[in-house]
Amino acid sequence: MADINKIVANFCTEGTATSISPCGNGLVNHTFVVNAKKDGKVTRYLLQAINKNVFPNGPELVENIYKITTFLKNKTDDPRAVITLIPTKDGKYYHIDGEGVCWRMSDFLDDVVCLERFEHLEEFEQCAFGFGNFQRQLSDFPVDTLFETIENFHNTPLRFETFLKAVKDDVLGRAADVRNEIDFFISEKAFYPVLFDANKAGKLPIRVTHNDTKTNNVMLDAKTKKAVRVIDLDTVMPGFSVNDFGDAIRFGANTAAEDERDLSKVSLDLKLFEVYTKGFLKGCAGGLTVDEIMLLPEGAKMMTIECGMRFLTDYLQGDVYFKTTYPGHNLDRTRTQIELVRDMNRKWPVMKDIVKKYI
Ligand code: GN1
Ligand code: MG
Repeated sequence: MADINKIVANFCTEGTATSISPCGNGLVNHTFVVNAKKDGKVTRYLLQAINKNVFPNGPELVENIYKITTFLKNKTDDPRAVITLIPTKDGKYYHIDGEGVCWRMSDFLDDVVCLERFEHLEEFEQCAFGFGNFQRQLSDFPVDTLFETIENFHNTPLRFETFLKAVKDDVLGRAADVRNEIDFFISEKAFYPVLFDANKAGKLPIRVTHNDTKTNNVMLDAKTKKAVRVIDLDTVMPGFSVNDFGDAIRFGANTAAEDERDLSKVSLDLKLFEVYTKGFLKGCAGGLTVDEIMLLPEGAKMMTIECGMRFLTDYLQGDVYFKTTYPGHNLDRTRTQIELVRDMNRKWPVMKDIVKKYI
């Protein structure tokens, strides 16, 4: 990797960097915390290398984030509420290194936490409120001005086609050992177009959505545990609100981690599902239609099954997309997602009843 000190020197930091350390646990980009010092005062920054395999158009992606954060800053007086991009010395908001990797820098917030598991229901509700509020604040954002950073990102029918092709190509000869998992995704085939069908039927509008609503993408105040800011704006694009709801349920309302190997620990926590529904709709402040609310369970199942399919596709293709830490990591992730979908199928009528209460 590039000399990170040299990368940092391109950005307008307060003082010069004294230490740089890796941080975060995203599956795509590389993130670092930079400490810079001037006259004894230390200022911290977040530095990220954008994964060009996933996001080939770094400058356009950063341009999107610039537009979104500028728009959001006009809706709040709280400087902590929105990411601040740090400019480079040549007046841009990104730096391309010698290997063609695009880097960006932003402010670092102290006294916040990003949670993956929840001790208190209120914390999960705050994540939901944060994402709902984000959805509401962007409801009048000019959608056409956004660059599509990953085309067809949550186009599940197309993801299914890609998956079937990976099964057919079977470049590493791994398909024979994961036949049950493959068959599971094929057995759910009829489900994949339901959101696009609802859209065509006028029941599900296109909105500006976040598209990567893992609960650790909301920063909570470390003391009050109130939502402070939404982060990871790489995939803010036109999409369906129910998918933003759904990805958070997939990740945060699972009783186990995304890569848990003991599948008996995996299930949908209905209490968390309800609390998230409540918080999300409160954040959206009446912005969603009745049809959209009724489709929230579909969003939860869609994001879980799609993510499982993406993990298995990556496993079949040789683990080239998601960061993995051991062989078979993507397969373990696939299995948790399948288990979670199975549990959602069992709990489906209850999920539907829960969202109905919040109309
Ligand atoms: C990736 O890197 P991270 O954690 O922000 C992925 C999401 C997946 C998630 C699964 C751009 O997100 O779509 O849901 O991993 N992001 C991209 O943990 O593909
Ligand atoms: Mg992300």
